[in-house]
Amino acid sequence: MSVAFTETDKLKVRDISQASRGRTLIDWAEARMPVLMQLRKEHAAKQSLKGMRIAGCLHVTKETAVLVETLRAAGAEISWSGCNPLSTNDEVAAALAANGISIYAWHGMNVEEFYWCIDRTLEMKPTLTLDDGADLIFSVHNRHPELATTIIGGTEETTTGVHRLRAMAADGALRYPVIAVNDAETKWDFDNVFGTGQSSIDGILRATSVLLAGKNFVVAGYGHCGSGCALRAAGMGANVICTEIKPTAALKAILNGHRVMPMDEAAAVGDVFITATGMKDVIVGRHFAVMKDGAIVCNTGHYDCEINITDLEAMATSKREIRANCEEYTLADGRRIFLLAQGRLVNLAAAEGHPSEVMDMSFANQFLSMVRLAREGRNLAKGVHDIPEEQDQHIAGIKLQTMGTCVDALTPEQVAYLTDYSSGT
Ligand code: 9W4
Repeated sequence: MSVAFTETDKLKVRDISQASRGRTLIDWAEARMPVLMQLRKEHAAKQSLKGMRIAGCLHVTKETAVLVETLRAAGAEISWSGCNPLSTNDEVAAALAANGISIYAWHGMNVEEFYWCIDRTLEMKPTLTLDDGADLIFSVHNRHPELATTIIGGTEETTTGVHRLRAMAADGALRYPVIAVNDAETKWDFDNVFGTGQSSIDGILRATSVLLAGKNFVVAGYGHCGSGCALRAAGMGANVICTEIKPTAALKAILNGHRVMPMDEAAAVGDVFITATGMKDVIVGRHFAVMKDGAIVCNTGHYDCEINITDLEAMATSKREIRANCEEYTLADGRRIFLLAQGRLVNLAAAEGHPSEVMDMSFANQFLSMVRLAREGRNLAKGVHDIPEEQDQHIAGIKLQTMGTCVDALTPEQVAYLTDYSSGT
């Protein structure tokens, strides 16, 4: 591979000549992100972010590019880095760079380069930080504490990042207000159920091209991600079996028409297995020992330890790659087990993560949180803040409107009825 980087005093990307391909991808995403595009129009006119300097550390994808260009259209100056070396799309990074955005990101960078990129973005002395995983906020606090005095506030995209920041705030160590974008209903509910649900099935199909109809499809964990996978697999004609440890979740699975059984039983009847629990050792040696010949196993949970690959490796007599993200393990008795994406997140490694339509709402939350911080961040206390309920309803409302769907509104009489306690029931 060529390693001809494009580097100036305000950017470093793999190869800026890839910009036109990246722009095509961004155009495609824009057409599927109507909420952000509407917010872009509104806030470009108002210049809501004028005077703001935003440092961002977030996956450099076509969807993120739509967010970045929306922030800039609203008047902000931007400096960006990627938050995971494997998620950076070099073509998209090139397109942003060619459009005059300061960006430091390339696919496959190492840890040292990762922090170098973050440090470069902080040279602009940001007034706002935008994070996925909180690395930018940690960099400010640990390596550039002097910047914290002029930063008005920040946002955080992920569950893990929000957890860490809450711990930091509890210790009194967080030096500015941070909005937990992850906790917005229009973010996590749609990401997990509809984003992970569809993209996990997409990953399985890209890696295997199997027919799902008629297959026994085992979903480990009936949380939001698991229920999304179950819903979509059932929609394609699979017989869904769920495994759970939590009685209420298991009951929901049953009432949604799925079967529930322990993994020790499901292991023997499943054709396709997907783990979505966030826990380690969900599928281990004794499960592989009873699986059918040809069973397909993959993970869409938070960690890559849900499937015990060490056990599988130990039981296998041979292993070969069948196609991208699909490896065949042959066991001593001749049975074959197919492991997808090496047990990593199948929706990211074998597919493309959440569809743009889903990212539209997550990133609308990012955008509106930046606008809120610019407006009232100076009055917000240090610590982690939730997204207001009205913002969720506002975003869902715009999404519905762009889909041509209308909802009812209560009449004044109905509103009065809601709060009336004088006339009994
Ligand atoms: N992507 C990712 C991470 C690891 C990884 C080795 C080859 C998350 C959210 C969004 O984490 C992300 N490892 C890979 S590919 C890969 C991709 N390997 C491992 O074998 C492949 C990631 C948010 N998002 C969407 O979901 C859609 N647009 C977005 O911005 C993106 C990427």
